[in-house]
Amino acid sequence: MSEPTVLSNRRGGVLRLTLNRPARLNAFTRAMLAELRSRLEEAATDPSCRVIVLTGAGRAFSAGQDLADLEPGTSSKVPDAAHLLEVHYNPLVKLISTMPKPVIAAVNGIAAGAAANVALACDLTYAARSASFLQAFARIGLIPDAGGTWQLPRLVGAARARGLALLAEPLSAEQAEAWGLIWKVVDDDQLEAEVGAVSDRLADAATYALGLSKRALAAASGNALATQLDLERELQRLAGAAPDGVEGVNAFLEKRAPRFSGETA
Ligand code: LHQ
Repeated sequence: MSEPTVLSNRRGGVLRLTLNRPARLNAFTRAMLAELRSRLEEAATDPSCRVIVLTGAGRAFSAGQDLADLEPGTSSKVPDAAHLLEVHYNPLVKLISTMPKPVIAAVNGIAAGAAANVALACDLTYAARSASFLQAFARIGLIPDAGGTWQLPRLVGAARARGLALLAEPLSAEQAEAWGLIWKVVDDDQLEAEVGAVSDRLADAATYALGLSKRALAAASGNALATQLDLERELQRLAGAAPDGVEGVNAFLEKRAPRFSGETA
């Protein structure tokens, strides 16, 4: 039996998915992308799964698309980028962005190409101090994909987005944090503990409301203020009527810690 391309480990409400092709710096093959998506789709509809952690085995998070993984029967010597985006990367990025529960990236080493942008699609991106982010695309004559051209200007502004895309130089984890590209950089030997603690905390949180928060934030950049205010009202109506909305307010009034179930309305 060959090693699974994605390791799946469940601890309480936390699902940890580990990209597992360390000898190829966890570069994405089509089989790996399909496996990752299938694990994420299961997690999306499993109410007992409250948070997902995505990380890499070995010294890298992932080197992006495996440039040697060709479609069988093709005469081309390079992967068909548009096809891969259509069939694998675009659905993957949409799945993470619309996941009704938090997705955390634990970037343990370099995240290059599409993998950098998959990490940025996650809700909280933690990175080891020795990790880096590389929009490698220009080096091989391609453009940032997997949502990169959408995420980068929003996260770091137009000037820095252009520099990252056109120069294709690695950005250190510390610089990524300073620019607001990621949530937090932590010492290498603390990454697992820090992500473990935050994922345990989120596994006990009001999951349904967190999913609604994601929805509202994602909609904001395309909405006028008045539209966004209407959306907030509607989503708050749902959150407030859900078991955790009632429990949260009751617990506050009763001066006790809330016990959230994560249930939908
Ligand atoms: C790899 C890869 C890799 C195969 C390291 N593929 N083997 C979407 C749709 C369709 C088509 C194209 O792309 C996309 C989106 C994308 O993701 S495009 C961007 C693809 N990624 C890259 O261009 C990055 C390529 N990798 C690198 O530049 C370097 O490996 C980095 C800077 C990530 C790390 O450098 P080093 O630490 O020096 O490691 P290394 O280069 O020695 O890599 C270790 C091995 O992994 C090596 O194999 P070898 O047999 O020599 O030990 C590499 O060939 C292999 N590897 N990335 N993407």
